[in-house]
Amino acid sequence: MKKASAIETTSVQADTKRKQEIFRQMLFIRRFEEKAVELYSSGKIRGFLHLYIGEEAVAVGVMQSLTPEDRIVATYREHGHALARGVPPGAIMAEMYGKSNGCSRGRGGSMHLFDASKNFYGGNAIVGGGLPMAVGLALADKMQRNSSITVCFFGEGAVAEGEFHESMNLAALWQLPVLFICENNLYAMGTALARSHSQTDIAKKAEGYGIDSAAIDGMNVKEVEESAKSSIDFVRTKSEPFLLEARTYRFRAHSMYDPELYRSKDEVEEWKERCPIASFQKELLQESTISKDEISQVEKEIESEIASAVAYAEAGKWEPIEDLLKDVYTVV
Ligand SMILES: Cc1ncc(C[n+]2csc(CCOP(=O)(O)OP(=O)(O)O)c2C)c(N)n1
Repeated sequence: MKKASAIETTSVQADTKRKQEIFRQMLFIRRFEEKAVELYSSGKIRGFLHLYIGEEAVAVGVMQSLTPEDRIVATYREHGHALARGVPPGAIMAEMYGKSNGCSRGRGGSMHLFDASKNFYGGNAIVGGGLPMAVGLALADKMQRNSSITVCFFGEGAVAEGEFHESMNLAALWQLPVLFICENNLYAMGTALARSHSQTDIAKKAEGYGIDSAAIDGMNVKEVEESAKSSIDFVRTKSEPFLLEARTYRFRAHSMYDPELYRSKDEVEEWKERCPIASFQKELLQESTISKDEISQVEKEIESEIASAVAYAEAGKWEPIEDLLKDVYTVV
């Protein structure tokens, strides 16, 4: 039997490892997307590219408490969610290139990352499109008496859509295990929250459906992790939906084409002061959970992993022309 002090040491070590891993995951997403910007600018990645930079704490904090059997539905701003869920970076990069070794065989691109083996159900270009799908997945799990829950990420722009309200209603009515996570970054493309919502307190919208909810600081990964853990426990044990509003901010433009005329540079700079990675790093250094040397080491490892992901994408093949109509359903 282990002595009390040995148990304490083991739990401190486990906590240190866990925090270092959370830090690594957030940093990985940041560096991966910075690389994607470079590749986009050089024409390797084409189409749309919506960056998650600034919002990393939400996906990373939430994923920590999910089991491999749980299901995830995300938006078109989903690189971070896919990476945090463990979709291989090479398969994501290849998908962005449009290559056939991509996670959606090169047919989806940046907005449609998909990996059934990770229970990662996209990636969806339609604002609000993931909400009814999440309700359907949870309904299937409930009917089959599975213990999985479904986590559905969406932006505050989706809350103005009918699909949000229909999904909340049915999830509450049928008592479905769905954790709705609104990533409120204050802007739906160029439309500020207050210009499109009469009630800007998103968490309150759950009340009308009899759904419990909470609003949290989405820039603070510890707060996200703790709140997500209790919300996930709630959804799983009660088989009831829950709405978590994570207040966050995207540091970059809506997509690669956006002159950003709807917000001031000062506002963006103020939010950057609250960067979830920089603030967590500061905290870890202060409490000696990580050292500067260890951070440099993590940076090096990430750089090399991303280089491998790019090499995997470069080596991938384009889908042959004769396969163009494969899996396309149409009446000719
Ligand atoms: C049904 C639908 N309507 C409009 C659009 C065009 N559109 C693309 S992104 C976007 C804004 C969505 O904002 P939000 O849901 O807050 O997500 P964020 O981009 O802030 O992460 C809009 C309106 C769309 N893709 N789908």
